[in-house]
Amino acid sequence: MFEKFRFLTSGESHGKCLTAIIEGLPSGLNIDVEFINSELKRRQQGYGRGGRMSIESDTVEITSGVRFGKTIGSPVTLVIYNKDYENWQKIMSIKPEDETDEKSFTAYRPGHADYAGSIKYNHKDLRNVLERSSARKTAIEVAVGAVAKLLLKHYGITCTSKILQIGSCKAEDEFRTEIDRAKELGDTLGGKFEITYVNLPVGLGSYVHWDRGLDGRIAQSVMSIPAVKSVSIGDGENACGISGKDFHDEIFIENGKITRKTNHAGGIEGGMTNGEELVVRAVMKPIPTLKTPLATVDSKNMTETTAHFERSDTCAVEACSVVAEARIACVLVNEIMLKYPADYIE
Ligand code: EPS
Repeated sequence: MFEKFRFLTSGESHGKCLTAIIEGLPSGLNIDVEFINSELKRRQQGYGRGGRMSIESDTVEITSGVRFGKTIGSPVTLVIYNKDYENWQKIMSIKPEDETDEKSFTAYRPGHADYAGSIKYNHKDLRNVLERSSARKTAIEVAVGAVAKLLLKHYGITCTSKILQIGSCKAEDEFRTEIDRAKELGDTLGGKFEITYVNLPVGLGSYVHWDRGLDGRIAQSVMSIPAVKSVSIGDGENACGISGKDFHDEIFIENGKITRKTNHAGGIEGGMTNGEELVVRAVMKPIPTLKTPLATVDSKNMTETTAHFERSDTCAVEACSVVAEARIACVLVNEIMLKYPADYIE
């Protein structure tokens, strides 16, 4: 999917650090480290987050690809150190002689990657699954997305996001009460959010092959955020309840320019941007780590039990929207670099 702007990330939730290597940025792009850190801060905030966020104060270190504040065309490496690693050094040690059962667990947590992940990678200790499947890795993804956003900003492309729903509540002034209530009950809440990107050129993405459609690429990038269970473009989630006459955005001319009065399509027609605002909505399921334990099975002796509880968030929908902004930014930068290839920014 990422042909021109590519990146890989690594790192465990309680390991030493999270790392990303980005390739495909043009040289000469101003890298505003403060902006990257402010995006990391946004991901850590939001009402309903848990204990880990009071330990971490995520900041990025750039170890390659940038000189005197600008990219130089070589791969850019980003690192975020996990402060909590200090408390986990022995448990997360890479040395065979340090092997320990401390913090091991064998009861699958329903809703997490534990069951399928342990079978796939043949792990007895489910911690080996938890550590990489944790949403902690979204911190470094937000850092990569912030770099992508810097390139988008250069072209005047910006984004906003808003929370549409927390649990079953759609009234913004009641979101916090809803989260407090869930916390008191030892429960968790999901929600729905909307991301809007403006100023996109017409024709990002393509209709020529199924895997070139921008809507499909965006859906993949947002759907694979931990806990996201549904993604739609524009009014997509309601499209079945509206007739063709009312759904499609008619085309007019105003001051000699193509214009629309509605945007049900969310800025994408035929898998391509059509110049309207790009609108993406997504639903995050309730976080699956609950204080009130869910029924499960212990893989050690195949007996029924209740799930392991490790500290968790009550609600992370706001953080999730920041991660979605970042993932979409990466998809858009890749499309821009495909359409307007450039080795240097000028
Ligand atoms: C997260 C870090 C994690 C969790 C949460 C998100 O840290 P810890 O496991 O040490 O509390 O707070 O991730 C999950 C609950 C999960 O299952 O992925 C973060 O940095 O966003």
